[in-house]
Amino acid sequence: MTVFSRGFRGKHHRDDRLPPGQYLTQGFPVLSAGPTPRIPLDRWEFAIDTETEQVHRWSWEELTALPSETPTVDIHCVTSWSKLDTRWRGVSLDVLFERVETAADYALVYCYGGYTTNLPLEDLLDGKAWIAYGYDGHELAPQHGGPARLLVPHLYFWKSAKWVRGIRLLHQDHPGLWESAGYHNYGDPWREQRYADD
Ligand SMILES: Nc1nc2c(c(=O)[nH]1)N[C@H]1C(S)=C(S)[C@@H](COP(=O)(O)O)O[C@H]1N2
Ligand SMILES: [Mo]
Repeated sequence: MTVFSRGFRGKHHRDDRLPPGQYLTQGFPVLSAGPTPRIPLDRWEFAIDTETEQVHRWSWEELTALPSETPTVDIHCVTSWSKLDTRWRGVSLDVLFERVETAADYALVYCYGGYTTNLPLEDLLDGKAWIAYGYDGHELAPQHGGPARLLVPHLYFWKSAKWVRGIRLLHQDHPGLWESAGYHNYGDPWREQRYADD
């Protein structure tokens, strides 16, 4: 099983870290569906809205005062580039969800600029996702989603919403931008779930 061999040898064997159909890049391509929104930090906020209309909000000051982590992860874009050992700083979604009471199973992520993407709530929890505001020792550059983006490295990188603004929790799944345009609803790079029929 792929997961088994990855877990055992992945740290040392590059080939085992490259999902099917992907190639390695040393650069950091920029993929944006529209212009880069500019959000002044004093007006920036991040919100989690629950299925019972509870809204939890964090200002920039509040978010960056929370304990942060420095995950080093591999990222995989559906256009076939992968980049190994990318270094981020951000707040684990587990920290933000400590305050949130929910029975929802789905999350719809929304952004400054209007981009959306969906995923099961469980894919955001248990150390699998961050609101990232630092990259490679610096603040996250605007073209890569600064001031802050979602980072969900175990799914294709289109799920890692740049300029993230909030997460809406839902009982029913609701497709985001690319998910309603023919891309796979879940997007696991190890199962090569690129398009809806994969
Ligand atoms: N808000 C927003 N987030 C987005 C996108 C976008 O167009 N808008 N593109 C997605 C896609 S397809 C990819 S591959 C990654 C690209 O991130 P990068 O530009 O930092 O490489 O962001 C994802 N998040
Ligand atoms: Mo992408």
